[in-house]
Amino acid sequence: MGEFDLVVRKGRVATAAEVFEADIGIRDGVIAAIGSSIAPGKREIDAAGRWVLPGGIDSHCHVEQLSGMGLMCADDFYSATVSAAFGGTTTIIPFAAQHRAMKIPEVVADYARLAREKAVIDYGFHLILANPDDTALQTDLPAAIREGITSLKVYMTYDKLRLDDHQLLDVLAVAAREQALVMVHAENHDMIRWLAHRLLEQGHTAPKYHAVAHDPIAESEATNRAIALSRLLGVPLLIVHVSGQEAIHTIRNAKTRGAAVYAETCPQYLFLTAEDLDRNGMDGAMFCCSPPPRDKESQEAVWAGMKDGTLLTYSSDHAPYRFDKTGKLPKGDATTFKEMANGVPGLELRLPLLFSEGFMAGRITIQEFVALTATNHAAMYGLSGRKGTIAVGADADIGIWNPDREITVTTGMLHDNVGYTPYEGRKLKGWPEIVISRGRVVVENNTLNAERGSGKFLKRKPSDMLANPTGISAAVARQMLRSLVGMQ
Ligand code: DUC
Ligand code: ZN
Ligand code: ZN
Repeated sequence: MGEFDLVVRKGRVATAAEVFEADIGIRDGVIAAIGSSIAPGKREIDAAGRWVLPGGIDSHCHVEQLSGMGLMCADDFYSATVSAAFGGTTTIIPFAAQHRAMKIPEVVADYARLAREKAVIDYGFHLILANPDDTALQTDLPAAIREGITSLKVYMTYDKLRLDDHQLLDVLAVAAREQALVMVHAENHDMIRWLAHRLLEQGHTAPKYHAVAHDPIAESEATNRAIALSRLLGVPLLIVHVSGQEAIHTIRNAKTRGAAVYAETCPQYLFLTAEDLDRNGMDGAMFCCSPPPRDKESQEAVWAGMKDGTLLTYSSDHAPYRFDKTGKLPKGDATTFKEMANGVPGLELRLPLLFSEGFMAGRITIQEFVALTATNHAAMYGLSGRKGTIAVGADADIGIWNPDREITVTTGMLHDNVGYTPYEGRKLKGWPEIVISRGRVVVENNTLNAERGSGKFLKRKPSDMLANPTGISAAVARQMLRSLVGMQ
């Protein structure tokens, strides 16, 4: 009998801060020791020549959720978490989504049941708030936050979800009081609505016009407005799925001025462009997401934003819809760009794409890879110390990566239920061959070894970003206003 349940020996370990060679001893699902020549384990894994990295945290993915258009995702908690695990991700944070007529406690309870029965890796929830009425703001939202749902997403577009600026201010004020992080989908609703209407009137219905309607100026205007609202109250804010170079400049400028604004990006903004929406026939629908992929300049701006900290988290925004009547093509080939489900899959390939094209290609360091895929998510969403790092006391969530493994992406190798991948045919270098979730070897030899329902709900603390806002002057400058409007 060894001292540890599992020992991962002689790997090259990377955290967001350092790289070192070490053995890792795991006991009761937690990292119990890091060192050289540590005591034996009941099971040993030889990781010589491999990278030993924190399991990824995907803090933006849609699972078993109704979209704003009322469409059910193609992935449930089982297929989504299996797919995540095969790609080196060991924690997901999808959305318990309120639609306007729904009561938040029921939304959360229903969603919790689905996850409890099916998830194979650990998970938390964000809330999507579509109806910030008095009950939601005064009772239901604070209760959800107390249960560990310490972040919520709000939309500035979509008829059925969007909040106006007055409502956004209400939400920011409650979030400040209750210690929650507000995530914003920032696109100007009326610009998109006006453009889409005119495009359809002119007979421009093909998938590529989705990217025309969702102009980068609609993104940068709403980004600027969301930041202005958060600065008005001195409340931190996270802009999700940032795609365009103008929005990135807007965020960087605001940060330079001391605003506590944070931002996320996704693989589709590094590896796809609007030209992908112009593929043969209706194939462009497979690349239709909001905001849409942009151009080469924006891709470069996203790389630069990830390097300089303007973009702190890299999530999949996995929004799984099949290329058929249930998702992308409700009216077959007659489907207009306004009728197709918005979203692309990415849970499984998020990490391998960045490992290969970011780290292996020399664009980012391995520490930056770890920060962007795991550690920054833990800090952003109240999981620091527990998830997203390799440290004594942290959950033993680990990916063991073979940097020499070369693969060509095919839909058939993936474990989601989408039936296509936007990255078909890409050649990638590096793969997470062994994945460990809370000390359990859940993926090995391309085989899953985890029971349905074995993932655990993560009751999250408040975001670290609320405790340490970058807005140096925000707290002071806004204190008087906040007190005048009864926020404290
Ligand atoms: N926003 C998301 O966050 N995901 C999919 C579609 C959307 O508009
Ligand atoms: Zn969104
Ligand atoms: Zn999303």
